[in-house]
Amino acid sequence: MAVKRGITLYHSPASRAFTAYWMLEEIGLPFDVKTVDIRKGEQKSREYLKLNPAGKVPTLTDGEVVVSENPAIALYLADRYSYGDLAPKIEDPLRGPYLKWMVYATAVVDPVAVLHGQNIDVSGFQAGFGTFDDMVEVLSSVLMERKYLLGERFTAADVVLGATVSFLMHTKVLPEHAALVDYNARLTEREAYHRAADATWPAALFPTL
Ligand SMILES: N[C@@H](CCC(=O)N[C@@H](CS)C(=O)NCC(=O)O)C(=O)O
Repeated sequence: MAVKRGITLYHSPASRAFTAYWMLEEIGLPFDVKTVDIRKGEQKSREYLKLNPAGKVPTLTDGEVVVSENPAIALYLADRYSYGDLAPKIEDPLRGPYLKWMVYATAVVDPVAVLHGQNIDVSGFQAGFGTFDDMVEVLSSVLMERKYLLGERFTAADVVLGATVSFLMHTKVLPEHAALVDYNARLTEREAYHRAADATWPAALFPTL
């Protein structure tokens, strides 16, 4: 049986799909883009829900493979197309922190920042993601000593966590801590970041997210 090939990203402008778009730009392979406009409710269409029952963007397909959730998309792409470069190899000791930061991005940074942005305080002891202040301390202390999350080396973890940090710096949810400001500046210098931003963040839509 013939195996279908070709990468397609289902995205919406001005959304978390920026992360997957940036990841694809870092990988540098050709990909198709299908717009699922979340502001028109297209993410809840019956056809799209077959790909992603959560009704959220992004979703990536690569031939028969269907992946959603930004860290999973980045892990998939890096392992498949940039193993040993954007993804540390399994035997590399940096593989541990690499996986940790991937998970930390959407298990901790994203939810705790959303709650903080809405002035909702939850018990850091009960919530799996802890407190906003602890998250800021964790990120700023590691980035104070390093260029990227794993040191001198840029990896897919910087795309996933970095996209969130960058958005939260832009919306001023994260404080202007020097380590975070400098990290964000390093990320936004990257050509792949710019290509993804130009393609997915129409200025007029940005303030509405
Ligand atoms: N945990 C998901 C989050 C994706 C997400 O929240 N996407 C938002 C756009 S920023 C969405 O699709 N919202 C539309 C909806 O929930 O109806 C990931 O990391 O990919």
